[in-house]
Amino acid sequence: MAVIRVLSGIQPSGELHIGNYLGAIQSWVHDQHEFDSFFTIVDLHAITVEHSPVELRENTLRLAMTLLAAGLDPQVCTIFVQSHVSAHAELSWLLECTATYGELSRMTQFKDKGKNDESIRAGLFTYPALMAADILLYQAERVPVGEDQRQHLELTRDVAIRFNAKYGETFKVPRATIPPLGARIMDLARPFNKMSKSSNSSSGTVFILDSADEIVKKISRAVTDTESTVKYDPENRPGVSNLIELYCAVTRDDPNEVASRYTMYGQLKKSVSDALIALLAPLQQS
Ligand code: ATP
Ligand code: LTN
Repeated sequence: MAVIRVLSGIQPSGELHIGNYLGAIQSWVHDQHEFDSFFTIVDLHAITVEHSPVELRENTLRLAMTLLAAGLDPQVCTIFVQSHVSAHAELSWLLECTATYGELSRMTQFKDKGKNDESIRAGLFTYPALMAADILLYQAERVPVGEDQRQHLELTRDVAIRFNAKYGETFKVPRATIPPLGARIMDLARPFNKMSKSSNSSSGTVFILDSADEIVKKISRAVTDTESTVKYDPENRPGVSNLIELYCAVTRDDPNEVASRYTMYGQLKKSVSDALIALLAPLQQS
């Protein structure tokens, strides 16, 4: 039977948070036992925005240690630093010459991070071509990522198909594997924004190395709303829905059923903190 190849990447742009864990890393830890898996720390992606070279080096090592603590096992999967393999940058150029300006302009991550700002780096714009190179270079078929990467995966597929048509069958066409729950965890203080490593919102971000006390404090201060019922409605009630989603991503319960169990936000928040503390304890001890 043909072996299925998995590849995914993460930027060394700060401490890992619970969104990274539930949206991506948890799937990586699972996939490494099922598929031929490659995971890369994408330092070349992290230099597309303002950064300190010294911190980048430290963050790269720290992220590698955290990934090991989270359960990636170098005996069963390959973990590597993107810039150590020069073929990523080489293939990226070929793919920049395959993707179009229009396609890259439509990427929402680019629009959010810097469109219309003259001082942003050109690499922030061409970033999705480098991401496509990361994936296509390894002939990966499955790419476990959070929801925010769906559009980049669609572009990767389009570019692979176009390249194959022009130059001959070269690349496997990959697909994103996105978990049904926990694929877009929101910031606890600003529930309309995605929880993010580089957001400067430490009160809204649960880091995976946060102590139990810090987790309790952050969850208890999480923004909800003034409604008197607990309901799972991500569009209209993002704060409370995010808490329910956090809980369900850990327990695998159904969000609507969980909502029906609670009448008060305080009780729900206690369950969420308990679930997160129990999830993170083994990882923090290792
Ligand atoms: P940055 O803010 O520095 O861009 P990030 O926190 O968005 O970082 P990435 O390194 O870009 O993290 O992403 C690593 C993986 O984590 C990706 O698969 C991404 O989709 C996933 N991910 C990131 N943030 C979240 C989130 N809030 N919820 C679920 N998954 C997420
Ligand atoms: N763009 C992704 C990180 C990333 C990636 C990849 C994910 C770079 N290369 C290859 C999956 C596969 C992000 O910002 N989260």
